[in-house]
Amino acid sequence: MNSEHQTATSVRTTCPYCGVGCGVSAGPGQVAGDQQHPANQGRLCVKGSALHETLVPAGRLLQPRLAGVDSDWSEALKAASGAIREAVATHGPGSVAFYLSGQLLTEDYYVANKLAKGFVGTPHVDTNSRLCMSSAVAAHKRAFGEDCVPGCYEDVERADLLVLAGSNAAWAHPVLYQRMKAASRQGRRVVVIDPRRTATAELADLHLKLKPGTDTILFNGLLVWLADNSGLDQGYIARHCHGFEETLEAATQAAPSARSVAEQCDLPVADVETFYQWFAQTPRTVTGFSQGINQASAGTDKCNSIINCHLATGRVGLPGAGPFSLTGQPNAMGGREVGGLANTLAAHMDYDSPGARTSVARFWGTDRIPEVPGLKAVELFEAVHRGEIKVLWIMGTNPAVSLPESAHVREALARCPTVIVSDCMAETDTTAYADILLPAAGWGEKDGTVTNSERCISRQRAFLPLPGEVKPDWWIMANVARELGYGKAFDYRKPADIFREHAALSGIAVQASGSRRQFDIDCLKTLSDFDYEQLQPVQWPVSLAPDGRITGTSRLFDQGGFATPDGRARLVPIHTVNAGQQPSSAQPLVVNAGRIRDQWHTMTRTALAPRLLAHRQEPFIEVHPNDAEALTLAEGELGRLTGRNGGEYVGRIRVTSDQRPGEVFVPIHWNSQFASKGTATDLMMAVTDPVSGQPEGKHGVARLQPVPSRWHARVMRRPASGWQPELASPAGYWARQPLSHSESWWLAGNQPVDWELEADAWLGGAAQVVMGDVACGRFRAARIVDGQLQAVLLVAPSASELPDLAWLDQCFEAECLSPEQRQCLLAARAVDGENTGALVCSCFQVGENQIAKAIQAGDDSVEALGQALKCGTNCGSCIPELRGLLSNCSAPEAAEVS
Ligand SMILES: Nc1nc2c(c(=O)[nH]1)N[C@H]1C(S)=C(S)[C@@H](COP(=O)(O)OP(=O)(O)OC[C@H]3O[C@@H](n4cnc5c(=O)[nH]c(N)nc54)[C@H](O)[C@@H]3O)O[C@H]1N2
Ligand SMILES: Nc1nc2c(c(=O)[nH]1)N[C@H]1C(S)=C(S)[C@@H](COP(=O)(O)OP(=O)(O)OC[C@H]3O[C@@H](n4cnc5c(=O)[nH]c(N)nc54)[C@H](O)[C@@H]3O)O[C@H]1N2
Ligand code: SF4
Ligand SMILES: [Mo]
Repeated sequence: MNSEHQTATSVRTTCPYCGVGCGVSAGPGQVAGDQQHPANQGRLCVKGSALHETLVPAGRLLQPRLAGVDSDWSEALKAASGAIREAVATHGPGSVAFYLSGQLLTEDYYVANKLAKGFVGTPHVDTNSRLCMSSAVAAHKRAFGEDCVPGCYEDVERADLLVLAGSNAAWAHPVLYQRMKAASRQGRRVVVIDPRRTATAELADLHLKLKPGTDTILFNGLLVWLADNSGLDQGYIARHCHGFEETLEAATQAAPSARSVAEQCDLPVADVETFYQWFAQTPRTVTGFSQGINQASAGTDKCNSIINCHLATGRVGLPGAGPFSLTGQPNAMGGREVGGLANTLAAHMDYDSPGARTSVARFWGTDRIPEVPGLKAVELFEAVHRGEIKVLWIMGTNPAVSLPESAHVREALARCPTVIVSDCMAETDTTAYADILLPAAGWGEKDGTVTNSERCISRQRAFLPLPGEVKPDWWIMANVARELGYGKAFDYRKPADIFREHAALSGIAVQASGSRRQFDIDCLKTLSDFDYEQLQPVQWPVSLAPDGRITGTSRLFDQGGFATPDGRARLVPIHTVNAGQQPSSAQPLVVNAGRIRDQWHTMTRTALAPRLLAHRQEPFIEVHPNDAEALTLAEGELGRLTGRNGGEYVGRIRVTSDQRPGEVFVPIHWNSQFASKGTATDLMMAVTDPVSGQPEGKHGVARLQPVPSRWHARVMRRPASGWQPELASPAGYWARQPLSHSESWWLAGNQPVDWELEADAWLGGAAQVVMGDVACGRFRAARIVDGQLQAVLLVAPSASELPDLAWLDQCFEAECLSPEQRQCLLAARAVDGENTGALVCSCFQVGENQIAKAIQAGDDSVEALGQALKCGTNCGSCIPELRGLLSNCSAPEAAEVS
């Protein structure tokens, strides 16, 4: 069908990465921001604008595989349904579990939840949202009676005070950050609360670099300050809230004064007071919060301590005012709507919501719904490890990387009798354990809806054919359901059929709650196929205007009306301070973990676009200069972190005073596919929040040591050459970096290697060009067949001596090397003699050295650099780094003057 959303060349769809949920106009080989989408109005960040570069055949799973052998759908569906049927018959429905993802479409998610809870009859359905949003979900339910984000994106622009707590929006929600930035104006203030100085702190008028885990103290103290300084909205409290007195009392005990807060949070008292004054003075305040708040053993309390302050000031659901949970995944919200979490049933109903089980059972036409909630992610994998789960179906998530104590998780997967994995990629750390591996459709191939951080439902539309035997997730599950004999309940022809059913169930949930529930899209249950195809982004609750137009709702609760029995919100007393695991003499450092600008989670997709791996090329460890000095670690060397249970992480040292002393930061992205020991979760203990069950993914402890390395090397080979670092001599460390025309590895080792002897093994055949000063530990070899470059090996005594390799990658493109290229290979430097340095601007491929040169030449502002080199002029994500370079590289005389 050709409609206004689909031309011959492009469709209007939604970005599959973060929860901002940007509209994308996409077609084969090209993407652009959708000017009409309310979330981004045409903008895209660097990940979004590289989407088409990730739609490549490399690594795709194209066929079902049984026990590692290619198979077909008929066999695979039989195998999956057979395993489920047998487990249910022998061990009961509770022996089957589903582990889902906030990256599934709502339609996929709905079918998974219905199949598992309604027909297989198991309560054990949880999702990676447990690791992501479950503390925010639990806090919303405690405060508002329902899991609702009261505000919308426009509020972050209209706020006069924008507080960002535990959020690195500049890198994790880049387009929303751009909107925050563009809304800068006289008098608008930004406070960033984060133990690290991040790219987001660039926007801050005040950065509270607090001790990790102490956020509840800061916000308890704020409540006390508001009470002491006439900062409360007594009218709102009286009309719409419950529990204020107890909450204030608990806060007063925990955080009696700004001085006490400053001590406990390790902050200057003046900064605490400034924050409190600004908050008290500014009715239009938005507090955005993300994983620095949620991923903690007091995550739910942290969220509620923030919401408490907003309720007590009546700043909820007003233009420019409200607490704002920034959702991580593209459809974390949709998953919550269908009830994908273990402790929810369906459509924002819990197992114990009055009438819920009966209404859902009637609606689905089943009598198999379990009585009680199931196991949450960490507990679920414990049960797998104990052997209680016989069939585990994992969909759209990579738990071998993303769950804490990943070694234990891998052990659990290895033990589980039947692991079913639905994924788009053939080789991930999780698919390695699949007994039944099912090829799922990916972005661009699938159709359905997602809901972003501001409750906005948008369509994802397909614009590519399904490759190989690939099928959409809903299709796979509906067919397994058919094999199990539930065909009637899963007789879907297309996503629109599922969406209508999901919409209708939301109406049943609203009825059952006596119209207290906000999640209501009932009126969409009658959408025609054509209307579903045309559906415009719309924020729930959704209603129909008298003229039949679909109307959304931007803000909730400004007039109270909470989803509690008395309609009042709850302030939640926060008594205890649970700051997470504390360092000890054995593990003296605190480990913080989070995201980098250009990678998405476990890298299965973003690492397919070489330019997204150019900004940070290897796993790294950010360390404060004091700690680096004490441990004799220098920038660019390798360091090893060892966690409490012996888990290890090896990465490149980055020395930076952005860190607090005693604390290190590691990225969450690398895993066994990309590095020898780069899995951050290996360091993390499975400690969870007692209310939400969310693991404290931001609070590990570890010991840091240098990794002695006699040699550092880089190997480059033609793509898909099948080489593995294990095939060569003992390397203590490796990290893989796909480039545009080659595949490359960073390597290091302490064992002496006779390079002359070993080169052929590393290069996959006879080395024709060899340059070496073996005594000094420098060696270069290349393998050239019929004039074409096959492989390169570069060895140096320190990593900093290894040349920048962008130009070398170009040599792999050539059918036949030119004489100049051969010369350069020998000299290991670029044809034009320019080493562009580490990539800063991914959009225009501008490196650090180029920028430094331009600064030396007089380009002394971000704008001037943009004019000279174009850097920072597309998505703007690199502007904080440009500013950093500007302040570091400024000419010496200028530094003297200032
Ligand atoms: N580029 C990129 N963007 C992404 C993703 C991605 O993988 N890559 N993933 C998406 C997903 S699923 C999510 S959930 C979001 C996450 O988005 P964010 O939560 O913004 O990102 P993180 O880097 O995980 O963590 C944010 C910050 O929390 C800080 N922090 C750690 N401990 C504490 C603490 O005790 N208190 C406070 N106040 N702060 C603390 C960290 O220093 C870090 O800077 O990002 C989404 N966007
Ligand atoms: N220590 C620590 N741990 C963390 C975090 C942290 O900050 N610190 N963050 C946590 C958070 S917030 C999150 S959200 C998780 C993320 O962790 P994961 O969800 O495990 O990471 P992803 O790489 O997004 O995994 C998605 C998988 O689904 C596949 N896939 C993509 N699209 C589809 C599809 O349409 N269908 C199917 N079937 N498969 C698909 C991808 O190839 C990939 O294998 O990590 C969590 N773990
Ligand atoms: S901000 Fe998020 S949704 Fe928007 S383009 Fe970037 S990754 Fe995609
Ligand atoms: Mo997340």
